[in-house]
Amino acid sequence: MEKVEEIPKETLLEIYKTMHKIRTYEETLAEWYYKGKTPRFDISAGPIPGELHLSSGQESAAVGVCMHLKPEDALIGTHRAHHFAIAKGVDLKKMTAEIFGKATGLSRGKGGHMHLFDANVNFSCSGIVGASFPQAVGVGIAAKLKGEDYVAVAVGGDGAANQGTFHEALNLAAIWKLPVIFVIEDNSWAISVPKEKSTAVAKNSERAAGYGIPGVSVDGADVIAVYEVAKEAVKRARRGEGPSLIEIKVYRLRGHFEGDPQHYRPKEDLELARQKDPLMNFEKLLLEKGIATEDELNKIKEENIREVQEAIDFAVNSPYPEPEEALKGVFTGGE
Ligand SMILES: Cc1ncc(C[n+]2csc(CCOP(=O)(O)OP(=O)(O)O)c2C)c(N)n1
Repeated sequence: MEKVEEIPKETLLEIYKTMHKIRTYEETLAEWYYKGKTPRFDISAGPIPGELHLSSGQESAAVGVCMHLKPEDALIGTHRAHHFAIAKGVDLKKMTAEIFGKATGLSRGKGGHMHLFDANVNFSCSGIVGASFPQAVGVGIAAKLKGEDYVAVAVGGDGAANQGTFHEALNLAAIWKLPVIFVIEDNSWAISVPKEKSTAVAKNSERAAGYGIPGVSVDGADVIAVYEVAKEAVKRARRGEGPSLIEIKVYRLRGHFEGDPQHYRPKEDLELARQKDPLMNFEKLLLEKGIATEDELNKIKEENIREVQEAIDFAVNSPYPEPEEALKGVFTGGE
């Protein structure tokens, strides 16, 4: 495994920049989400109506994996997918407009935060838990039939790993040696259900043996460890050697959804998440090893704050779709 000193500084700063951008984006989004929803939480009120699942604390999974992907590679995320969308290079302005339900959004405001699609970088996600796995298998079949070297990444949570789709997809990808990387983000919880109550093995990576494919478990508190593990899995898929399963142990810094009172969650669990914060850990590492200076990191932070603000401004100032838009882009009776 490469040591952090052996990775080019440019790459390390890109990893930092993307992780910090994701964190800044989501913290800013949360502020906007609560506008109109306080003091009494009303999920339908405010500029971002509906649910909002944030990924704070899980940035390392997205950045560690996506650093190895090209725009041609497909990534299929979950209901909690902003971090993967940003790391995959989804247009931040259009993504934000989509989350605000505006006509300038990725899907003209009809998808919302759980249904982000950007064909330019082959990104998609959905609110159907476990839907990503078979979709990635489909992309893998297409790549193999066309003889091209793009890969598909399917992301799911520890809860999703108990859906039938996960097991069927692993089996099919394994027997057909498809270029698919299955990523389980284990944040210990499926809403309020702890992993140990739903999953018979401690690590989902152990399940890979049942399908004859490599399975690796990695600590998401260390983005470089994720980066290294993902590098091998992507290379293997591109070489035509078949799928891999990676379980990334991540720590959820916020509730399942915004507004979640988290009564089910022991205080120590949140405390652990704070200690395992991959962004804080990586920033510390860059400074302690003398890889970057505070000034360099501050400059990156300022650039991110500016970019996030521009995306929010774009969304806020964009118009809502016209009512007729509801009949467009549908399967029957529309255009
Ligand atoms: C097929 C399906 N069943 C149930 C739900 C309701 N649901 C939404 S999120 C969630 C928990 C998912 O947990 P996990 O896969 O661990 O992801 P996390 O939310 O922890 O990121 C459930 C059951 C759903 N959206 N889709």
